[in-house]
Amino acid sequence: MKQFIFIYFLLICFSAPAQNEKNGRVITDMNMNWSFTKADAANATNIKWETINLPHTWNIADVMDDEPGYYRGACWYKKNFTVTDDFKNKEVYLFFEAANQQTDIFINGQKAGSHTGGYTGFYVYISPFLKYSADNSNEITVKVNNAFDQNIPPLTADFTFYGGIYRNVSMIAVNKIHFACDDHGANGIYISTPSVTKENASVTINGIISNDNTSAQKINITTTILNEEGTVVAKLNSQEDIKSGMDQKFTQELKPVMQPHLWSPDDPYLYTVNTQITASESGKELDALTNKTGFRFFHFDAAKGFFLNGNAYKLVGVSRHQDHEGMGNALPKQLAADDISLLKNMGGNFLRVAHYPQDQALLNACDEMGILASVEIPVVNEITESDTFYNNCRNMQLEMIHQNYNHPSVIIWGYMNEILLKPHFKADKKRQSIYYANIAKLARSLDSLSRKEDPYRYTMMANHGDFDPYYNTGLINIPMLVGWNLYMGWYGTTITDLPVFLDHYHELFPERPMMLTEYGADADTRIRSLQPVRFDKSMEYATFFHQYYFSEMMKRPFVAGAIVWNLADFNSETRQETMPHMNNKGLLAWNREPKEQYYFYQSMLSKNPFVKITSASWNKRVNVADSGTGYCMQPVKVASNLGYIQLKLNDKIVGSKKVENGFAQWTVPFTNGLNKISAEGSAGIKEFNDTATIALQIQPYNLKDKKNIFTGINILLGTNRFFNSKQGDLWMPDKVYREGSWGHVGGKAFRLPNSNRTPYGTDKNISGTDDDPVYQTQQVGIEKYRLDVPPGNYELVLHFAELSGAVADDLAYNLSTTTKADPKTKRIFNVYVNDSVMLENFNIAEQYGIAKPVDKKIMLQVKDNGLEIRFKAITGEPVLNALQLKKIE
Ligand code: GCB
Repeated sequence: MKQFIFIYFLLICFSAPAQNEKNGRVITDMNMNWSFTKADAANATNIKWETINLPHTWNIADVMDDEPGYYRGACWYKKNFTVTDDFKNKEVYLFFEAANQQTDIFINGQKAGSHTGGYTGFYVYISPFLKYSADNSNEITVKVNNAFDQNIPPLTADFTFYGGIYRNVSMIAVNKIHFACDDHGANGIYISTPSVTKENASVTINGIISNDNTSAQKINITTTILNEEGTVVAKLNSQEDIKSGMDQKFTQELKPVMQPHLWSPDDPYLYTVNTQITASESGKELDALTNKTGFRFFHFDAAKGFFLNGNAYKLVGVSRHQDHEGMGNALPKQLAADDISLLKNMGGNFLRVAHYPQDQALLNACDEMGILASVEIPVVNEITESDTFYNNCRNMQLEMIHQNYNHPSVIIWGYMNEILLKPHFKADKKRQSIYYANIAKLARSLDSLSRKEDPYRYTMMANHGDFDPYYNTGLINIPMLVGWNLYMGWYGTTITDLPVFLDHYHELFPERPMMLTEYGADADTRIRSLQPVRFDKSMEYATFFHQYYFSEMMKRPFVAGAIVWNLADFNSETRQETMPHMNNKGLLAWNREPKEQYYFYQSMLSKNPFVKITSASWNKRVNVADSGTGYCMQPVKVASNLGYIQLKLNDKIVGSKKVENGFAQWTVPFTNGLNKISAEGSAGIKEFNDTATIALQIQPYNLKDKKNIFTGINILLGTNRFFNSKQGDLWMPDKVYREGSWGHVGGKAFRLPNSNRTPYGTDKNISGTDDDPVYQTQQVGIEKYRLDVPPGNYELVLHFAELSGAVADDLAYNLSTTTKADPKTKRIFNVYVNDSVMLENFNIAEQYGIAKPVDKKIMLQVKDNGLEIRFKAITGEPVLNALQLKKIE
């Protein structure tokens, strides 16, 4: 008998589909074994299907290639599945957590439903289409289309609109009487806490119950609230008579919970809310749902900022895009929770879920870890003045609010981001004013809809830093909370314009609460600078930028919060710059590796003691030093929230320094080779430390020095940047030639004409290479390049790219600067190396095209006079972008 039970048990285990029956619901995981085709199967012949699992996107690879654009069109998915006979007595739905962006669902060839919008969940009712035949086989086919549609927001935005069923899908079979599955993709229960104080918390449950029976039924609805210890703190039982075929709303006002344990970032205490439907006569359970809630009260004060549970609270956090290196937007849920752990560990207390609703796992993690949040719909940059567009926006707002209503972490609903960034009808002011009026009309409609659906939270719009249009159109007066996305010192030239803007706004609108909803600077993890400047993409400039913004907003209580753009680097296919297709404003890299700026915030915000040598991420360096000294002075930065840090270099104490503005910093003598650093601090009797090893390759200034064995050099012209390539090449910035050393003679650094966007170089994608920074800067009008290297055999590679006539499309986000015409420069020149001709009538643009990498290599023998490269103009000015010289033994 025992053996029989065991075999029976095994049979159950191995034959059971991935489904889970609980509380009258059968939930089946539908993520595995789909067939997918990147074609519109309805129109194509000879279709090739591949097997995939969900979540899935078809754009992982093409958003990173050098071909502009990515596949935006229809693709199909299909899958066979079975249903059991007892589903005949149930109502069966498919639940898509998201698919981008237009989705049509067919069951056994018949259309079962469709959904518009790529960022919210939706249910599809499939009972009428199911087959209960002998083989019990059903087929689901799904058409997903991410093509541009002028009626579906977002129309344009600085992120990639990855297509696909990129979140989970499940099949949910419920009893004939059940919580509604057709209320904007929500679960049919809405928990409100209309009044919360330290003494008591009121709870209202609103819900919708569907009766798909043919007769009316009397039911009991029981709501029970339990604390984390499992003790019931409130309970209510009410009766309803539900007519057949009806979706019936109900409301339950529970007795206040006394002395509620309040929810806050420091103490994210959650209560469990169980709501159950039972048949009044038999007492049989028909459906049940479990949600979490938290008790907190909050308000925004226009002068003093944000208050939570009666205490002033500066909101500091990040925005988050949902994509990840190697996965696009199709992520396992765990990665959403991991992002919140990273934010929490940094000491942040706020998340702007931008620019669209994301996986429920994200807000679940916010609830559990204590992160306050705003969520918004993807109405970005511009609108379409059509009823369909308006209705889609309203529907997205409803879906967002209904689906995320129960998260205690959410305090704000947003609905427009930088909506005046791409104003239509620039040449027709009269028509433009109608367009603006239509934007204001839509904003008012979304605002009042949000307040009606949820009177307990704030509404918000995030504006870009061009104050006047928002003022003139009256948009500032619509939401309860005004967000400003400010980039002075990044796109705008002068960083000190930030405090001026903030104070000006507050003076004009002293009664309207505000947040700094975005600020950030790109940091390409491969780029460093000892002379950082705006837009150079260096780690060093980005850290300076964040230090400045953080201190300015902390000085101003009326700035309720500051939200860094962005938690992590994210894909934006149309972007070019040093790392094409990426927006590098993340505090974390795309793979979530923290950058120095992350540790800056950790120093300023976290209460958990830590020490981190942030310079360790620049762990392979090259720099110039005087041959005689044998060392080279190098910056070492240590982020910490401790008072003082002691630094050791190669086990010798360098000294102790106070942590200021997030860092203790030194300039210390590194020797050639490995340099061991350790940093130590203490909090009370506890010690905290970090260690790192940094490899330095000293490039002696004097190339002929006998003590120095010259092996090679990689030089970038027209820039102050250091660049570490993926292949391990360490590039350093050029200098003016001096006797005995190396450097250029004549010319000046290339700058984009008519643009103050970049201090030097171009931000055009150099297609055909991943080492864009090698080609994006250059010395224009160069006469010579000299390297006084010792005699021997050498390999010389000259790197060129024609940068003129290579205007990158204007960055829409570039607020104060526009790049106008960049006429193609005609240039033809000869290059001589130690008097032999290396390149003759060299015309980069004509022979290779614009912004294409061109590498010219020669092997040569150098005698006593070193190496001299001469440039002779035939037409226009000669250029050189980069140079590599290697000694061959
Ligand atoms: C903004 C936009 C955001 C962009 C960001 C940037 O103002 O709201 O979507 O990604 O600037 O990095 O330019």
